[in-house]
Amino acid sequence: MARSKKPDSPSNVVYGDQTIQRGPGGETHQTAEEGYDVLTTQHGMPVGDDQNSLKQGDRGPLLVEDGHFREKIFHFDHERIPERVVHARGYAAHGFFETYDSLSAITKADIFQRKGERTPVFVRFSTVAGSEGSFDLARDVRGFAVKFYTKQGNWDLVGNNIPVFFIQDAIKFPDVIHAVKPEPDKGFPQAQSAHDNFWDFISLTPEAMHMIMWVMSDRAIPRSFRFMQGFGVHTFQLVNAKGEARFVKFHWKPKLGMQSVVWNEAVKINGADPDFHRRDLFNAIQSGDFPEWELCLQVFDQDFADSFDFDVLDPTKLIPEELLPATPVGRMVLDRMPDNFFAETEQVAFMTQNIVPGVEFSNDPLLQGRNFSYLDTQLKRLGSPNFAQLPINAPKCPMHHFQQDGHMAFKNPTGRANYEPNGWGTEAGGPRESKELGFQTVPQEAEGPKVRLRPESFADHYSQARQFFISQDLIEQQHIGDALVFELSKCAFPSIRERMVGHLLNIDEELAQTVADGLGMKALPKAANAARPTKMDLPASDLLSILKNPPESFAGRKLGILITDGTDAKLLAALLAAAAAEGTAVELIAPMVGGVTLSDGTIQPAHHKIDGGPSVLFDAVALLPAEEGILSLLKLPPARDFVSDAYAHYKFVGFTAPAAKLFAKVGLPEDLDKGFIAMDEPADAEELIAACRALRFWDRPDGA
Ligand code: HDD
Repeated sequence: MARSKKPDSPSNVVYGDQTIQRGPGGETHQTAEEGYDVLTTQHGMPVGDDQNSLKQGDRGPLLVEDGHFREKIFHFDHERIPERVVHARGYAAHGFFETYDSLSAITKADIFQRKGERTPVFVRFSTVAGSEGSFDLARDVRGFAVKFYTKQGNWDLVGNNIPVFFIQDAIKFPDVIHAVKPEPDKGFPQAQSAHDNFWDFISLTPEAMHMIMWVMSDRAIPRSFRFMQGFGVHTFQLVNAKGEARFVKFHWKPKLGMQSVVWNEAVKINGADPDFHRRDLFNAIQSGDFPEWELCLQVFDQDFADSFDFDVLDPTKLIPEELLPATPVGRMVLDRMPDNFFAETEQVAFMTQNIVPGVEFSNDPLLQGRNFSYLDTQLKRLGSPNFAQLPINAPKCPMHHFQQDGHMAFKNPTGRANYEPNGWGTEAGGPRESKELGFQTVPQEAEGPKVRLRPESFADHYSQARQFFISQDLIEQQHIGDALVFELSKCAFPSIRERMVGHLLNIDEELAQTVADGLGMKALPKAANAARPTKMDLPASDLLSILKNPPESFAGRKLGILITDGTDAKLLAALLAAAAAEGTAVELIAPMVGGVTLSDGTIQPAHHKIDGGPSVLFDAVALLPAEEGILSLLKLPPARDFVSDAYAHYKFVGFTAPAAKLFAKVGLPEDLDKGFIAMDEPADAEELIAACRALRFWDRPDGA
């Protein structure tokens, strides 16, 4: 064995106003003697050296008695908990729910009793299929899970951004999830439904067709969480103090309106910024631009439910808002990011069975099955029946019970009473049930033999799929067709493609033909056998479309401004002011992140170097190059992509005259369309922002 070498002592280094101590091997020592807290082990022992493990001689071997090393590595080895089996990738924020008016006539839920009362909430948004480290802009359903910390316990409304679901019975949930997740023999594709297993299952599951229309629509590629609707999906019940029950469907509507990206943009965003949705929520909340949703209710009784041919217990159906408006009853504002991602976002445990007096389930078989699943999953993930003691899961109201012990019990009762009834009196005897305040299930009749049967009232799988499709704007219909062609083109088996087109024939013949053409099918297959024929006369519901319900402002969106040396300082200042007045965020892109020298000689730092700030990251862009800066841009491929992508993605583009050279280089038409706004003088800044309120210039025939 080599003998130990005599250590040299490299000298300390000075960084700015800090002197960093160097050890003999050049390692960094920042010590408590310099004013930091003393580093300790988990058991509180002060640590003398956190740079070097304990060795026999300075070149080893390591010694087992090094408790600090052992503890540090042991803890690191156990840092991960199992990711969620679905909805693994998510991002969350704190906020509050504010009740508009008392709803005591329809529910005794405490949260809805007093006008203006605020209840804390924690909301986690997620994708479904991808693993925790997957990208944000997968084509997928988004989870929209809200935990209300009410004065009568936690109420979890665990919903999605789509109001219907793939399946009608929870017993099929493992199948639909296995089918969409990476194929088990290959271990890919990650976070994608575009593969054989998914479409094989779907094409054999007619009840999924309504949901498929939604997940192939722009709803599945939202611009950010802030622009999504949310839905409780199932029919629930509200119960008032008299014990009267009514059905209810829950809707969340974003104040900023709905918005999605286009698919070609989504694919590129995933490469440019896999955390696009996370970053968006984080930046919005940190900058004080708090996202807000209204909670809206569709409340109805049994007679109204009976007026439909479909069953309100069937989670593949919705009630069009044209037939039953969704009434706003409160607003939810997200105004605080978690302090620690793991402690809060990762450890939060949502459970559909967490309801409060005044809210009850319906017999929707999907909901009933979910009520079994979520408790199991939390035990698996969090490892202890005491997961409700974690601060993010603990109710914020008084909590008294006789459950005890178990792994990691850190809120432990004192005194002798751990059962009831007991004779130890109100002082020492612990809590008791309350007939008045406690949860009382509303008595409801149930009848019939025990059967494994899907009710006949669940059998119409195509009518609402068609209704959703015909409710879309023409551009949205085209996107649905494009998405189906894209996904089915990734299926290697022609039989799967044919089965799917067979279903589409029951939804809309033109759509089926478009998809068949896009797949290069020589002939249309036979229409799938339908348990019930499609109702062709359901009217379009405009409220189901994103594009038919545009926002009125460019607020909450982001403008990317490309600048070079010599950019007109006054024009830039005017654009920044116009954006600020609208409530639009701005980021600057330049050939180098250190920035540029503007026309008035000021140095303007940038947020992005051009290849780190592609136009896909912005809702609209402005190119403000000066003559002196344009030549260098022409040589940069990312600058050319910046323009050609903005064009292909229907973006509004503000530009100064020198930018025309870049447009010519990428082959844009000489006659620029009205989505291009010339910016000759500061007054043009407002014109650009006003144009951007339309979000995209769809009239560009050769867009992506
Ligand atoms: Fe689920 C998580 C939403 C059906 C079983 N689900 C989960 C999350 C959301 C939903 C938003 C993530 C919560 C979070 O952010 O932590 N799930 C839905 C909706 C459904 C649905 C809207 C249909 C209407 N789910 C569903 C069924 C089952 C499950 C039918 C099982 C029978 N879901 C789970 C789960 C998860 C879950 C396995 C995984 C992680 C977790 O619960 O906490 O229990």
